[in-house]
Amino acid sequence: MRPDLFEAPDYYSLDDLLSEEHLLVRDAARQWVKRDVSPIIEEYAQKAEFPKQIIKGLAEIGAFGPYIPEEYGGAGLDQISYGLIMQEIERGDSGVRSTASVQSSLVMYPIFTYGTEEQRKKYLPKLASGEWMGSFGLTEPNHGSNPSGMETKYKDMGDHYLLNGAKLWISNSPFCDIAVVWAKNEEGRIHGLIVERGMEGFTTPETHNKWSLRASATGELIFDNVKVPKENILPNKSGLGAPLGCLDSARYGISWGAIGAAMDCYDTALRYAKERVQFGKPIAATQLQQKKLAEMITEITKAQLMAFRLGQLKNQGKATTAQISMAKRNNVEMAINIAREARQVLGGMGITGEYSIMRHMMNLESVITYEGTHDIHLLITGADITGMPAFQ
Ligand code: TGC
Ligand code: FAD
Repeated sequence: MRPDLFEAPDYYSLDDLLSEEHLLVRDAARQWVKRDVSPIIEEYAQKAEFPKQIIKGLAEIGAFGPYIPEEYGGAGLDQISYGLIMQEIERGDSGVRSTASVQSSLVMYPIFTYGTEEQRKKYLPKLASGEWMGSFGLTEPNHGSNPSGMETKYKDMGDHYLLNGAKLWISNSPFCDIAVVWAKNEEGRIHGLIVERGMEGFTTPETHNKWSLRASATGELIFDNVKVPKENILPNKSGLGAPLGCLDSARYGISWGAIGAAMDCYDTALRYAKERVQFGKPIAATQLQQKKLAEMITEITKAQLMAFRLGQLKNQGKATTAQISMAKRNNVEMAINIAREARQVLGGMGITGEYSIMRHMMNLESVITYEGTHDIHLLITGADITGMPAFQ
């Protein structure tokens, strides 16, 4: 892969709206991605392996629990800093951002929000430092968009819970030390349980042959009569709203992350178009390529504004699920469209691993599907504006 020459587009001077802390956090993440992710990521994506050596660096830039208080090992930052970190990481690779999203929003967030003080103290510092890695088990073979139908269940055995079932498409599963697992009790009520690697009957087979998110490890979580200690249940929230609350946080992060992938594609295409000469002039001087590039920067700027405003609302505790859905849906579609256009600007070179665009394009096919599909987010907006849910 070529040297990383990335220069971030900021057409509407959004940096002027960021605090000194935001800029410091963002620039540290940007430099780390240039130094530690860009040089290796293509190789790891090609061989379909998560680069475990970057876990320490992810922890150091505050990517594990950016908004979790410092007393639990988190970075104690605001929601805009969290978004900026996700943007910079996904500028490098969506799969690496996935690992950070899962660890922060889907593992640390529920332990912090729904867990006991003992659980917070036991798990959060180790997750923040990357000593332990987590996964989040909601999706099942028969229940993806509709997790309320989940079949994974646990039974109260007096001194422990007995967990049975299976989760599919789980990021980080093959190497996770713990999993936050959503399961129904005998009354059919959903609760979160912390399952630890090493518990008898708990296995995590890897899912192979993905064409997308190849630098992220995906797998299953299988529970065959797993004895889960009673102190491992998350007691402070039950029902589908508990996992959906975690998704709000992760989807918010993705709405920023997708901008990073789009910025990288745009920046690569712009540089290439200025240098590539055909018919005696740079292709950037042709109207057709300018149309592509001008539309890309317009869409990126709109997405940046949306994410920034959503970040302000999040900081005030006012962002709604529907607002987050709109931003996730819009920004991921924006990024995938830009990746497709940018790939064409590079002609044949666009399909090679010399450039990041094709990898981003393939990654974004997962991003547009996970954390609620493109369709589901449209339906969430539809339900919000009409008051008439059309899921069924
Ligand atoms: P619905 O009737 O709407 O809601 C059920 C209960 O939950 C409450 N609720 C929420 N609570 C907190 N936060 C939210 N965001 C909430 N949304 C809903 C709601 O008030 C209700 O409470 P109660 O007390 O009345 O029971 O539920 P539904 O079954 O109709 O489903 C709605 C729907 C389709 C929107 C939801 O199921 C959904 O979002 N489906 C998509 C599934 C999904 O996104 N899965 C993601 C899996 S994790 C993942 O993909 C990780 S990828 C790795 C990475 O991040 O990088
Ligand atoms: P389905 O729900 O079967 O949907 C299939 C199609 O039907 C989609 O186009 C969908 O939009 C459409 N559809 C569904 N319902 C409706 C409807 N009511 N109206 C109209 N159209 C509809 N899950 C986790 O729990 N943890 C993870 O860490 C995790 N990581 C993932 C990593 C990767 C790489 C991928 C690909 C997925 C991951 N997921 C994870 C799962 C992800 O959240 C699901 O794939 C997603 O929610 C969609 O579920 P599904 O794949 O079962 O598709």
